Amino acid sequence: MTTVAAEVVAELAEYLESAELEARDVVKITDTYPDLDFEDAYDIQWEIRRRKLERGTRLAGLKAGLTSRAKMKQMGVETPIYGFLADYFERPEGGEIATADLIHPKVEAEIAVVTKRELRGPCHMGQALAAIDFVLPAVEIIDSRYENFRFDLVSVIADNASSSRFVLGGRMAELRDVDLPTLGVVMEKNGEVVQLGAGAAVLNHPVSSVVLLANMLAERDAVIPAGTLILTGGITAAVAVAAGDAINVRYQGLGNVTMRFV
Ligand code: OOG
Ligand code: MG
Repeated sequence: MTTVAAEVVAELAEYLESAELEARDVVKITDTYPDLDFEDAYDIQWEIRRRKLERGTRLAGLKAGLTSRAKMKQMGVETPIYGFLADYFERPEGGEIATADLIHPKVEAEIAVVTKRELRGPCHMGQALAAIDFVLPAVEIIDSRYENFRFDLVSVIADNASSSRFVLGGRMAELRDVDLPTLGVVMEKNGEVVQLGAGAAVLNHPVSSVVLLANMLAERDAVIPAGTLILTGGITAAVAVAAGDAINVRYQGLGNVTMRFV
């Protein structure tokens, strides 16, 4: 059940979105409104999305977050969540990412998929697998708007699951040609290996995130449209980056995704 008035949802959406646009950290919304529930939190996230679309921003895709043990442990939050990706979040592979526009960015190695048909929850793994057009490697740059990157579930959901930037690798694969659970990833920062993992870290199979996403969206009567890019969630813990850092993530059979923070 929603616990707060529409004006509070609008106020908190404005509070969080301006923090994002001005790269400013802010106090957690639950410090001020301790009674907010998940539904309120998604109302705020959807209001941020509505504000952006109204301004001409386009939706680039969706993401699932907190889908691996490593991520849950790192953030102290145990429930998977979702968020949206705006067009201006994308940065080219091999390019530079300006840290002046960000608060305290961290990078995550992820497996992304693009769908070829609408997926409506409740759905099962077979329907999700059948809805996938292709797979591609991705790095998400998350940037919580909250002080010290500390939050609770309600606060992070409202803050669009810390979404900030993403980079897609150019090598796509057919689902049948890759074994996603055993697909290995190696993250290097400034030439040193900092994280290692495999796709199974994400709910045993990264496509489980797609099922979960469809099912969570169904609660709001929303679907995953055909042609949607979906980031399935960080495989390993996220790694903090600052100006001067170079990130290279190697994906088994899918090439590298690199970027430099400036
Ligand atoms: C929330 C977003 C998590 C992922 O891939 O697990 C996420 C956060 O950790 O700030 O994007
Ligand atoms: Mg992520």
